[in-house]
Amino acid sequence: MCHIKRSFSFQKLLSINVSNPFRPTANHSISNGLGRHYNCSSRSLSSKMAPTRKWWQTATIYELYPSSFADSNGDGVGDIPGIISRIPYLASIGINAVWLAACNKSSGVDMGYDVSDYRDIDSQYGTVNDMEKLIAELGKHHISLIMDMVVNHTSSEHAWFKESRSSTTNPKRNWYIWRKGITMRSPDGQLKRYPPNNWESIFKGSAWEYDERTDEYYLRMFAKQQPDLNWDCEELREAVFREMRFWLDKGVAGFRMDVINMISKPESLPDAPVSNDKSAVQKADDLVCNGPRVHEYIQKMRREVFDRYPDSVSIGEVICTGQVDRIRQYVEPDRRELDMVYTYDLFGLDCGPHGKFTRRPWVLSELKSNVTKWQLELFENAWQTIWLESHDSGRSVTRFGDGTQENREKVAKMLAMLTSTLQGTLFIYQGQEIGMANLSPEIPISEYPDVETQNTWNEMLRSRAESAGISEPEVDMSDALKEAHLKARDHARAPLPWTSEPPHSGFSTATGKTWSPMNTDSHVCNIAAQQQDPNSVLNFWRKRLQIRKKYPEALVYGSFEPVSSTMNDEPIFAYWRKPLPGVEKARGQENDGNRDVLVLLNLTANDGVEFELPISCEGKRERYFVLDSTAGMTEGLKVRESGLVSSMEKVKLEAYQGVVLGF
Ligand code: TEU
Repeated sequence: MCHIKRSFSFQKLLSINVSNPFRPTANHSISNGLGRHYNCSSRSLSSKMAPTRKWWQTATIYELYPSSFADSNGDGVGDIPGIISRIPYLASIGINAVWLAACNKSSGVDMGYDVSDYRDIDSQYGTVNDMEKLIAELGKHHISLIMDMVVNHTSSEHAWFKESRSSTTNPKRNWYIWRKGITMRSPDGQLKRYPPNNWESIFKGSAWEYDERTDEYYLRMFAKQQPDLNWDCEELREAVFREMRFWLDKGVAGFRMDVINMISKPESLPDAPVSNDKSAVQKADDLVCNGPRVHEYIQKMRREVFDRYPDSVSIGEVICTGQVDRIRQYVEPDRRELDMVYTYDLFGLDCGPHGKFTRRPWVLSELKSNVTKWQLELFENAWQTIWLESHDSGRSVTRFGDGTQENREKVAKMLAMLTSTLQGTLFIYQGQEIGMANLSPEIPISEYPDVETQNTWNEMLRSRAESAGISEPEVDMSDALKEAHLKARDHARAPLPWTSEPPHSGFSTATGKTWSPMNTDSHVCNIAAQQQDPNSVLNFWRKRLQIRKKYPEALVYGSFEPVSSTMNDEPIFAYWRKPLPGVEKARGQENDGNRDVLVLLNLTANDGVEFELPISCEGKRERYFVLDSTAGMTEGLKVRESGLVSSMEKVKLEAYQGVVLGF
């Protein structure tokens, strides 16, 4: 193995949870590098293994961020007519569904995640008629539309909240979470009013907002204009279900349910344990997530909404939950809850104890272990999502690559190969298909529009100044700046560059600024250029999606078996994907049928990394053939002219090269 340039600090490896329902059955075990062993034999599969297959399992779902996709009217903000005009492009990628990020009428504090009317569309995007047209036009290309449904909270501008806050006796008072404050003597001896408990909002500050009119506080786990709904109130639940059915009746294929694991809070609203003794407010994740009645409410939603629309799909966003057992409770089909969930486990790898703008050094084995953990643990009797980017993340090429322009395309292709060879429903976030990178550091943080970025940044600044007894301009924020350049949500929200033409790269004809800064690199990364180039990231993604469709038995439904010798901090991550027992397998290069697949990925910028092809569990492989490579077939990987490579052979992978071998 060549000498490895490491940009990671070597840390204790994360352990993989091996409480796997699969019992090892054969003798060839593999080590995960942690002293624990998986077995790579064909696993004994229970009868639950083959539930009825659904369209959304083999589907690729494209998350579309309406503000930043295409602006049809030159106001600097994307809109639905803009999306409609680009449907041929969406279809050309090979996707099967669009998940449209929040687009209901909103007060615009959290980019649509503060809904003021569930039955209306925000006027900056268009009208309900435009939505109906979008559904119909996508349908002509066999693309389904999935909407974002934000029902943990509404906007404070929603009619429900306006009523609720009007008096303590209003019939909708109980639709939100209202409590009296606590009056105590402050350290200076004055009687002072304090919030009902010490919970911290996810968007910083106290999670409670005082409302003078009725002298009570309302709970808001996000911005102060996003009051939490009270799901313990049956009337409220029924009202939410009606809003959901409104859109299913219009033909949407399902919903991505925003922070759905937050809808039940413990009735007594107890204080959160103190995790930061310098702060008056404390993280309350363990109290507000996966609360006491969350499963009851989701099961009810299933019965009252999704079950009435056969073939509809439910995708839950589950935050702050890395425990497999907890996740399984949402997705085991017998529980009749959600079809699949989005988790953030992988994205915590580089976040420090005080949030996303603080650092946690991580190592490659953690990334590999994390992917492996979910692949193995949600394999039987469950279903999962595969994703590396969303409107809440930084761009994956920047976060998981080395940040250089030289390697950007290679990283984007390698990550495309990783995600498109994993088990589950594949999600792509707009711009990922062309390898968009994070905003250039020359764009100042003050121009980032996201409320989370601004609140988090300002709170860090304030508390650092306070604890050091200096003024805010004197505070050293260089560490936080580095993290914001990696993880701020604004990176994913930059408008899509359709061309390289100034001023707005074909996204908008606005004479002024776009709503969020355009990146400065559209001359090297734009859709028009990538359409022309057969070797572009865009065309690589198209090919990847075709290959995934061609080999669903291995790539979508098949088992996942990591190659033990790669479960460490070395550059290569290798794993098998194998059709389940009972699926007839093809052999040989000419036949296009189902087969075992071996994926080799070089996760680093190191060139010429050698890897000895493994002998499979079933005995010695004679030869593999190359199904796909991120680099040219003969570059890096020593492949015979026929495209064949012998087992036990040492192959060499270039920086960030990925190869899929078939057997
Ligand atoms: O996100 C949930 C959430 O908590 C995110 O804020 C995420 O954990 C965080 O951004 C990571 O830094 C959902 C939506 O996707 C997000 O856009 C909304 O702001 C949020 O809920 C509130 O509705």
